[in-house]
Amino acid sequence: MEQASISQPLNLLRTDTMERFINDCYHEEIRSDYAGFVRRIRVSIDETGMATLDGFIHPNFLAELRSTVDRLRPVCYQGGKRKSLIGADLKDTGFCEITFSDFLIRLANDILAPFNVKVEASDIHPAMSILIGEEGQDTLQHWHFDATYLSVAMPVVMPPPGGERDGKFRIWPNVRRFSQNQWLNRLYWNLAKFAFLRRMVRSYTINFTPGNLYFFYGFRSYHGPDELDPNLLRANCLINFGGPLFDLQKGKIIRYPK
Ligand SMILES: O=C(O)CCC(=O)C(=O)O
Ligand SMILES: [Fe+2]
Repeated sequence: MEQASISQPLNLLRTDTMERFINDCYHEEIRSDYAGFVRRIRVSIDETGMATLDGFIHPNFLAELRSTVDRLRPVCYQGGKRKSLIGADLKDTGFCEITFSDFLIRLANDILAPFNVKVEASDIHPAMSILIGEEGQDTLQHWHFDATYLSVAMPVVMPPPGGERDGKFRIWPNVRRFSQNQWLNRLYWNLAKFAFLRRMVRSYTINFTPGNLYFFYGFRSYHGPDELDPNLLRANCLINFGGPLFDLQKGKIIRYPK
């Protein structure tokens, strides 16, 4: 059943077509055991709420992303207010290259296959947040559910870990199932606002490391960035894949098997 849910043979992933953002140390695993690779990610998200691919981004590609962050930083803070960078802001950048790559679209679909879900390029949206200074404080501890089936965090610049306010990511993993019931969705949002309820549910923090990819079910997991010293720079790109209520809007009614 697991095997059957993995799409098509691996001719897309032959040596000569391996995407340039994939670090060399992953080529062999992807080529020889792609099904196992997908399963490893899915099992980790199911069991712990997150899956991490350590050092997945090729160092040269990461360096390119860093210089893109330097270039985009002023765009993010135009007019004395911070905005997330989306859509046209990210055009022709490495962020779009990875987001809309055959590899990542296929990987997301293979991870999500047991949920009867299929995402297309038009359901996928990268959002880049560059946090620094007082204007960058607005999003911290604004805990939330994403609307997505799958969210992939691709950190590019992170503060050195260890300080009190080092911009950790906090997550209450898999606290609900996927659902297209809008009433239930509102109920979860309202319940999650109560700090005492949040304290009753297991959560943990992690320090994102640039070069790693972090996968979680956005709709199912309450989360967000924790406190950050305004003197420190934190740049993270979140890649958003579809979501139950987007599918509902499109008239796709889905029975989620688990
Ligand atoms: O930057 C982060 O740690 C998470 C951002 C996030 O959750 C979001 O943009 O939806
Ligand atoms: Fe989020």
